[in-house]
Amino acid sequence: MKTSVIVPYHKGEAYLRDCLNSIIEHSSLNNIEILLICDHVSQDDLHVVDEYKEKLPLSIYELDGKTGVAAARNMGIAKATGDYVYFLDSDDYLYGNVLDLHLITEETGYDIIYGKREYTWFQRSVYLASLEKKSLNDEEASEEGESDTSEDVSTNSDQEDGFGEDTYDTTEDYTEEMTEEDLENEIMARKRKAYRALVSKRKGMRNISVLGIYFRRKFLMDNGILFPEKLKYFSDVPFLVEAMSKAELFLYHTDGIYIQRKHNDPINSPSLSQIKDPDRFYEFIDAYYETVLRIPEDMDLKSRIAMKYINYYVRVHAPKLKRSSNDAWRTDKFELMGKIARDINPEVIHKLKGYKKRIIKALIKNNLLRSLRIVKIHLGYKKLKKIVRKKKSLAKFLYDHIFLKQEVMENWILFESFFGKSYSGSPKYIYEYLAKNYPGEYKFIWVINKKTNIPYPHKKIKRFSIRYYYYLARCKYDVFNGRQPEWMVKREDNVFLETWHGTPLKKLVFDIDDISSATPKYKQQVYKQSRIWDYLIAPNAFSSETFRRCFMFEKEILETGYPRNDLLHSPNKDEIALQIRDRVGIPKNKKTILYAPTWRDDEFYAKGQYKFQLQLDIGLMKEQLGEEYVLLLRTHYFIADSIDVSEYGGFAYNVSKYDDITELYLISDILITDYSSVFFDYANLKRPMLFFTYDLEKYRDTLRGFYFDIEREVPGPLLYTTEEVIDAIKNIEKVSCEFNQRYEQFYQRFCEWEDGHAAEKVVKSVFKRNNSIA
Ligand code: C2G
Repeated sequence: MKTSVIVPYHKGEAYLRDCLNSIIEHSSLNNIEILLICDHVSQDDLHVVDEYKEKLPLSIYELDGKTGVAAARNMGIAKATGDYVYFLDSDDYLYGNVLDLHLITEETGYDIIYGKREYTWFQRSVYLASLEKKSLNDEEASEEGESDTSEDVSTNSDQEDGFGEDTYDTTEDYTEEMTEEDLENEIMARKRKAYRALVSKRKGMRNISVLGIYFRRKFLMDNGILFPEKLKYFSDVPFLVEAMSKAELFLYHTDGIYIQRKHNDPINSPSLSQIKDPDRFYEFIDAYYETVLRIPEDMDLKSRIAMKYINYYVRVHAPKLKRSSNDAWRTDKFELMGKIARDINPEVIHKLKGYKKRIIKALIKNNLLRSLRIVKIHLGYKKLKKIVRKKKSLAKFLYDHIFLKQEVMENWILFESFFGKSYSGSPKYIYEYLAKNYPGEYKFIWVINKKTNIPYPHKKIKRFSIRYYYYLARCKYDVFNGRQPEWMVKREDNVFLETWHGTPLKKLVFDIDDISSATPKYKQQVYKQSRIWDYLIAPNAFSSETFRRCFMFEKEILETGYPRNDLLHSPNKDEIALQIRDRVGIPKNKKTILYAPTWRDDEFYAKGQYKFQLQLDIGLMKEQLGEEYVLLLRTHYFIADSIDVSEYGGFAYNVSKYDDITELYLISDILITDYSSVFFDYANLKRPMLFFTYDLEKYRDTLRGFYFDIEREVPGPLLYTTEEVIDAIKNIEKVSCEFNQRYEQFYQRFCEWEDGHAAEKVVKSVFKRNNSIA
């Protein structure tokens, strides 16, 4: 038995590598052939393939005069010589020994062998690592008798209605003892099961896919089943549906898992389903006719397809009918949907209930006004229910319908730092400069979630309160150091000043290949959010260049240095430091070490709630350093864990809730950090730094990747154990001497623009141009 693996390839070198590597690691290369069908691949991208020619039974074909995945797969079918064909996309990869599955079917001649599809956002190494971690967690949890409650973000399985508990157990062949009648029943039952699994009524059309399915090649050839090449997005549908209708013998295999990879960068490399194409709708309609034409007698499959169009109309089209007063949705698209609805078997319509039935009936009667009325009442009722139940929905409703319609206030400024978690960061320093120098000229509003004092008597509001929505709609100016909510609407008069919150060490947005964190839609979200920013502040030339690229930012970058670092260059900084020491409660005779690590993308409880496990042995540090030093412990603002240091009283202080880390820099004699941007800011003080990088390899290679070579460029030693940290602190002068030259270079590169006047420069650029400041 031999399988022909058909891989259409258009672009995406890194994806293809993952794909081909996954085949190499497969155990039974003897039983497969790989047909790589190149669809207008550039010469550069073709080079990748060369290195695999030796390692794999690979044949390469070029699609001539045609393009598209349908044409590529048809070419694959025509060239294949195996008993089965298996479609694998070049941006996906194999998991486990799925290519061995057909071996079990020796001589039985199943037409279709199918399994489950799961999806992931990650490249193969990250995905495999996440599985390993999950299985370890599961083991630990079962040892402790607990179930695993952590959120698994790596995959999501398509739990469809055909994969219920009573799913056929896999490798069972039809047995010889069966009577003819039993056999027939069994065949029919399996077929129905496959229908439910592969053409589920509840899922959308995009869910119909040939991926992960074995098709017996002779069965396809004998029945002339091919992909419709005129369809770009939905060509799987007619192909699979026709094959299912004509196939007799089905087998479901529990090990036949297909990992479908979602693209996390739909802006630069969208998958077919992510492409925004105004013609997609029309193709969706064509796909209906192409599909039902291929299965004239199969009422079950026909009604399944019909349900998909009904669901689409109800869930997607009808709401658009209401929202877009314009054009197509209410005219030709409405007509086209109506034509399909009238083609659907009346029995299917008859079985519908409630809103669904009413709206489809109005559609069948081609009654646009009635359809609009039904959908308005339905959506209005749904919204009302939500508003009554949730304060956030009420606020959003007011934002959309009232606040956004009110005038933008010329002199109102909204400030938010670290999502309202603290009064800090560059927004704080810009605010203080404005409030001090232009009192009475502006109305200032601070977003702060806790009871924090601000130095002037200005307004404070909580994030996501109704006031938040109100001010976000009406303030002319917004000054944020992180990302604003995704729903924020950019108004014509609005000026958005994004300060950001650090020189990037860890790769950001479009510079990251894979996002191994709780939010796989990160790139798409940041892209949308950064379109709203008018100004972005850069602390140094490196950041300026990086921000431009990683955010795909096209507006003005203010090359001023960071307002939040002004304090570190203040002429009376020593005096201020004394006051801060008093506030924190540090004994007068002690020197201070600040430990400020960053967060880990892969360690979290839920979105935005990260774990942190302290690796420093504080007891040992107290014993060895307690005479001379105190230790300030400062976790990142994403960290949900609160570290209890009460047993090290007098030595360790948890300052994680202290608002402004810049003030803590000022009172620290030594900084210990890891991969946090804190060290770029701290360097302004030219004081010694140590890097406690116990998980460097994992952090650098698996989680994010860095912009520069941390081992050679940071201005201090990389340390891996508490003993090494203690030793470095005991010999801090020697360590400083050793790193003197590197520190100087680092300072030149990253702190050169900082002169204590960044806030002033920013204010003069942003507010002068847009208002009265001269
Ligand atoms: N920070 C803090 N306490 C820590 C770590 C960080 O208060 N223990 C603050 C600092 O102001 C720091 C900022 O949060 O500059 C960003 O922290 P990073 O550790 O660099 O992490 P991240 O939030 O991922 O930002 O361009 C910067 C990057 O986006 C990184």
